Amino acid sequence: MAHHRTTPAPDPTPGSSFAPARGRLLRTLGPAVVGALLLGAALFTGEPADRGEAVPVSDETALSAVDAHGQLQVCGLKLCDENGQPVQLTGMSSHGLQWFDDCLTDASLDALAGDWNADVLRVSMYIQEGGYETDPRGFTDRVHELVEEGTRRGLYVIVDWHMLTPGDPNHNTDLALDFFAEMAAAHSDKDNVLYEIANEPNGVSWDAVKGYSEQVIPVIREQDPEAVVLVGTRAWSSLGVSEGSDHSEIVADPVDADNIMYVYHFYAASHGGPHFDVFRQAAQELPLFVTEFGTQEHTGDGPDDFASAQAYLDFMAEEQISWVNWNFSDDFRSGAVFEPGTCAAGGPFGGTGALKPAGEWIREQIRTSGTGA
Ligand code: IDC
Repeated sequence: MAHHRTTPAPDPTPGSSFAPARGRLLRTLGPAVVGALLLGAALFTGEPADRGEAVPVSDETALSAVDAHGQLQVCGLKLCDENGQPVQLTGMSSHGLQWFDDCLTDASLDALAGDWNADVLRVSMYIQEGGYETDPRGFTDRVHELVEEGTRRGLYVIVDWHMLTPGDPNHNTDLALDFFAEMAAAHSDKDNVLYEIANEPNGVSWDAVKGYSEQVIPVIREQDPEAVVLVGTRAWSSLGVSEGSDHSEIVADPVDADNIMYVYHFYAASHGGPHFDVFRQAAQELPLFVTEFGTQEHTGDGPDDFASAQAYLDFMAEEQISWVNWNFSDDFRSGAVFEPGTCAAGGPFGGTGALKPAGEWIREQIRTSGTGA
């Protein structure tokens, strides 16, 4: 595949706080025991009293999101952890792997987990526009690698089937069935992978999206019965609003599957007003996960509207709705967090030195929200 990273991912540095052995050990013990042990260890070793906001979560005693919460499940309208407690995940989406793979390196992912304090990485694999359909094997292998990289760092990973144009998910059903069967089989023993089966259906009825979902979900469940599945909604995952509908079509005719959430996307400078109203209403009726939002216009570019974005984030904090921001790259558009050239230069990915205004804003939001806050 074009622009594919050719060097294999090195093993984690010995002694690194992201060493896989720690995660495995902690997972076998279970979240509650581990929490108690680590709390004890932290007290015993005398953590520095001054734990200001500059202290990274890569600290040896910090629990990763996955260590703390394990296998997720949908309980009622909420995303819950393995003990049935509601949990809010916050994090970042990659840009398209066909364009910005060089922004997903050991250093950038270390920064996302350790300095940004993210809980979740969304791996955005486009299907068209030079994506998966041009090299299924290459893209599938790269997504496998990124799942491993996220796992090593204690992140939840959303595997995003980033269909966009054409907008009918049924255009890609055969490809999706192959891809998800392989993904779900390969990662069924992990408890940190979520499957997003259709990024943004558009120009199609809810019925078409539901039909597609009811073909793909059983294939995932057959391999990995526990994974939470995220279902894109009509009209660019606007719950139908951008094409004159709303969430009631889903409430009236939900996808026939358990342990799923419906996806909502918003771009704050374009989607205040009626979009926000429907989202708030839908949160009382459907399990929701925001797998993409921007502080800009729907192009992912233009001026930031931080006030509108903050209103959304405040509501999502109240409702414990998980969210992922678009996007962790150095694209020129205002919604890409890094200044152009950052990825080729190898960073810096931590701190604020290479961040655009939207990047600085969202890094702070992620650091102070979600499971690690
Ligand atoms: C945009 C990218 C842009 C790319 C375009 C290609 O920012 O670089 O050229 O896709 O289609 C979405 C989509 C997401 C869009 C994003 C911003 O899921 O792929 O990314 N957006 O337009 N939905 C609403 C906005």
